[in-house]
Amino acid sequence: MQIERIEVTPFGGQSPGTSGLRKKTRVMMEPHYLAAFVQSIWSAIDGVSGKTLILGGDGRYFNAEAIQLILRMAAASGAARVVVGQGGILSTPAASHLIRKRGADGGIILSASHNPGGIDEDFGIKFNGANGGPATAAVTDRMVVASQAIDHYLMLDTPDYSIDLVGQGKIGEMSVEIVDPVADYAEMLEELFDFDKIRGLFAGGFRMAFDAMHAVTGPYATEVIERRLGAAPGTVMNGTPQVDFGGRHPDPNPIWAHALMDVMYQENGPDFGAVSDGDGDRNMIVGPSQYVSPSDSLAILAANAHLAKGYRAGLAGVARSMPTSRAVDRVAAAMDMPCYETPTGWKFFGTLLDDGRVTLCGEESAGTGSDHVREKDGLWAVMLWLNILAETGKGVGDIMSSHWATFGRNYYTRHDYEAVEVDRANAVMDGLRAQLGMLAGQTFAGRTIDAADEFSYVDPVDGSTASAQGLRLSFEGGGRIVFRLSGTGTQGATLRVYIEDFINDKNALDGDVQVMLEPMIALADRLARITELTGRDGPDIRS
Ligand code: VG1
Ligand code: CO
Repeated sequence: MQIERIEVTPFGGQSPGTSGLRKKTRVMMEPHYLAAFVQSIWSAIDGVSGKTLILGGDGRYFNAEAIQLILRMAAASGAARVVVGQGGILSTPAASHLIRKRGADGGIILSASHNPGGIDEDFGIKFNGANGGPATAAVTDRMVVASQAIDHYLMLDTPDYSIDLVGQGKIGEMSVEIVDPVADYAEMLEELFDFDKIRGLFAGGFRMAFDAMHAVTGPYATEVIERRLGAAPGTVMNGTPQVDFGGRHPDPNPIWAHALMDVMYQENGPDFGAVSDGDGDRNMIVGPSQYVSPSDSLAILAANAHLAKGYRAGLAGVARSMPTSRAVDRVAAAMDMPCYETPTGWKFFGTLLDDGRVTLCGEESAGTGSDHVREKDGLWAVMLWLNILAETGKGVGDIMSSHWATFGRNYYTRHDYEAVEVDRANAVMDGLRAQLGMLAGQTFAGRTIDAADEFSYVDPVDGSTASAQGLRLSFEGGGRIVFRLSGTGTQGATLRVYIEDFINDKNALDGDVQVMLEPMIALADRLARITELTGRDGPDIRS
């Protein structure tokens, strides 16, 4: 076995976005492309010599080949041990948990999350640090610098290592351990939630549908919900992972998760529905004929988490990403706990969680999590919901109505314009940015803007900064419109418009979101000239 030194020239564009490096699969498969980026990760973390890494992915096309490449490169650069999920599978939260449980130095997760998979779709790679969380901006910046200067990478010349059976072995000097991807994670959930109570719920005839979207949560949900909690066989839909996710986007929103929506909106459907994404870190919750917006879900979980075993002592604080609705802020204020506002992406929650300032975090994009790991966690959120339902004996609809009756309702929607020409999307953002200084104090269609700015963030724990994190317009009375460009796409630009309005009129808490927000939606279009500049007559996704 010989260490080969392979000369390369920089590829350019190897810049991680909101959550790792995402590219078209064919780009990732170009000779030396992935290897050059992996070597850049090693450079960014001062090498892997003597280190222990966790390795796995969401099972999408090219996952297995990428695992072999990373094993050869870790061995060539002197890693001590790599722990791999059997078959190359680890959900993002399970990987985060394993990093923490094993005291590993970090981990690599192969996933483009909610992006579609397949040879003509997307592939992704992200590095998580020793706390189990996404690499900080300082680390990803070093990856970019290294990728721009790279001239060679190291690779051990060795045959493929079989990752199909649990067990220990070696590649050269490096130890390799293949582990069950589900077992440790399921055990952790048992510590956090009242499994007996939830088992009782199912035993009493409670019916649930969980759509795994042919992505990584299939085996996790089947083990936990059907086997350990006793839900009826078939509760988990689309539970067999496929390399192309059955040709769909494993994105938990009402459009891509329409199979679940159909089940939940039928007459006499299940009591509770949920769906996760490609790598298992997101969740969307649906009650009988009732979509729960992720921002509301975060607020409801914050208000009720103390009902579950692992959270009985209460929450230290909560955090949400800036575009997430401010429903959770109202809960935090009422419960007298701190509430932090961070830029989009889980990496910004890490310092707050590590410092013990917050227990629960969430994003409007169907991501919720807690200090049990350092990633958002789809199945964890489903379990917390189940625990709350079991404890209160209430249905999803009742919980939502009583929440709104107590706190008022932050009507909220996100409109996505996907694969817009980059120049056009930039024109929308630039046009609005140019007006920001003049908007405060102005009134449009009867709504007065009280502040307009571009969000920048100073981390209260380590003082690091992030600028240009989205344009915000806030309105008197609690309305808000936020505009930003996605950092996870691989094609053109995706413009995200986040629209929110606060209503506390007891007779207007059950309205249709798109109808209730219609005036604000029209205002967003008018102020940012979206229709005119993008040439689109409406968003691709409303969630
Ligand atoms: C999106 C979401 C963001 C989330 C990120 C990664 O980012 O908006 O909230 O953290 O995806 O989620 P962007 O930059 O496209 O808006 V995942 O589950 O795709 O890793
Ligand atoms: Co994800």
